[in-house]
Amino acid sequence: AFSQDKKIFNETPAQKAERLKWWTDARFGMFIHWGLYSLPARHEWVKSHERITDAAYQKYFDNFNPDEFDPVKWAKEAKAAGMKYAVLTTKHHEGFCLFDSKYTDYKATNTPAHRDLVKEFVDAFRAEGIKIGFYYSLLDWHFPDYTVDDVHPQRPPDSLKGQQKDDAYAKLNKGRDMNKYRQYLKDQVTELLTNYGKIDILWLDWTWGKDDKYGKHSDDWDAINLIKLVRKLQPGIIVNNRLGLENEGYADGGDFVTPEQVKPKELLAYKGKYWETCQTFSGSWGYYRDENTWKDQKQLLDLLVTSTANGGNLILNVGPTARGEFDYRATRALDSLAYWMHENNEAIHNCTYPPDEYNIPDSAQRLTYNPSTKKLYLHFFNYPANGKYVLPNYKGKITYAQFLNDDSEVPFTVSDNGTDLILKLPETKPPYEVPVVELILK
Ligand code: H79
Repeated sequence: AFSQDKKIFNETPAQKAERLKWWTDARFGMFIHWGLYSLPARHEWVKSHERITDAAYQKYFDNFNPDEFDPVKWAKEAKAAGMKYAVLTTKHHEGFCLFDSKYTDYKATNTPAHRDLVKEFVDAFRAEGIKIGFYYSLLDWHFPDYTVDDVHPQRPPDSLKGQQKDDAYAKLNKGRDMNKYRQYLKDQVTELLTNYGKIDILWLDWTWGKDDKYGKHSDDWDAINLIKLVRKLQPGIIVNNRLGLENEGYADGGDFVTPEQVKPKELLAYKGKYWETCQTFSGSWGYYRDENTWKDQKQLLDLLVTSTANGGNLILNVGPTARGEFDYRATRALDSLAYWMHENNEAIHNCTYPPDEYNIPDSAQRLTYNPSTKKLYLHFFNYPANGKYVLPNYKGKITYAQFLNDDSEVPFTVSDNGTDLILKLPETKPPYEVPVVELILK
C-alpha cells in the first residue's frame, strides 16, 4: 500500500465539492471525437493499429474539408438530449490540432478547412448554455521529439524481445528530446486555456500503468507542474485523473476518475467518489463507417440512469464524419435520449443515490434522488408482471406516487405483512422504455 495523502493544492473537501457542484449536478455530457481519423473512418487509433507512417497519413490532412461543419446544430442536439457540458478533442493521439496553435503547422487552419474549429465549437456551445470542455491528448504520434513507446505507430515489431527490443527502442529514440515535447504540451495547454475564455473542463488522456516499461508516466508530462499551470490559468476548472499522479500518491492530481467503456454493473464500484464514465455508441470514438453494432435506447438509458443512481456522470461520445456532421445513427440515438429526457430529466439532473433507508433489493430497477427537493425516482428497466410492484419496508415513507412523464397517479396499498407498499401500475407496460415513477416522500 502507498500513501494517498500527498497534496498539490490547498483545497478542502468542501471547497472541492463547491468547485465541482455544477458538474455533479449536470450528470450528463457529450464527448466529441473529431480529427483526421474521421477520414479513414475506421477508429481514432488507426495510425497506431496499422502502423501508418506520417507520409502515408498526410492524405487525410490534405483532404480534411468539413463542408457541413455547423457546431450550432451539434450544440442544439446536445442540449435537446439533456447534456449540460461538451468535451471536444482539440488534439487526439494523432497530434492534429483542431485549433489555431502558434506552436505547430499541423492544424486545421492549414487544411482545406482554413478555420479554428475549436473557436467555433466554443462559441456555439456557450451560446446554448452548455459548459465547455477541452480534451487534449498527452500522447502525440506526430510531434518529432515525442519518443516512441509501445503504442506509437513507429514502435518496433512485436516479435522483438529482451535486449533486442531495448536496442530497437534506443535506436528509434536517439535524438528525440522529450523536454521539447513537455514545453509544447505546456505551450498548447496555455493557448487553450487563455484564448477561448472560461474553460470548464480539461480532459487529459492518458498515462500508462506504473510498471509499464515501454510506456509513459507522470514525469514524462512534468505532470505536477502541468496541473499547477492549468489551475493557475483557469482556477475553477475541473480536470480528469489521467496524468498518472494517483500512482505517485497524489490524491488531488485529478478531480474525478474515468472508467472507460465499462458495463453498467461495474459502475456500482465507484459510488462515493467523483466519477464520470466515458462511453461510445458503438465501440469506436472516432467516426467508424462500417461499425454497425450500436447500443439501443435502453442500453444508453441504462448507462445514464445507472450513473446517476450511483452518484456519477455519463459522458457519451459522438464521432462526427469528415464532413463535420453527426451521422444518422448518432442523430437517431441522440433523438431517442432527447425524447426520454424531455419527460424525465428531473430524475437525472441534480440527482444522485438516495439515503440508505430507501434502498430496494431489486437490482433490475434503479433509484435516483434529488437531495434538494427530496424526491425519489423509481426507474423501471424490468417492468413488473401484472403491474404489481412491491416496495419492501416502505410503509409510511411515501405520501403519493405518480408517473413522471404525465403526472398520472400510481395508487398503492399496504401489504398483508403490514410493512411493505404495493404499487399498482398499469397491467401492461407503457409504450416506451424505462418509465419513471416519482415517489413523494413523507
Ligand atoms: O479518446 C478515447 C480513446 O482513444 C482513448 N481514451 C478515450 C476517451 C483511449 N483508448 N484506449 N486507451 C485510451 C488506452 C488507455 C486506457 C486507460 Fe488506463 C484506462 C487509461 C486510463 C484507464 C490503462 C489503465 C492505463 C492506465 C490505466
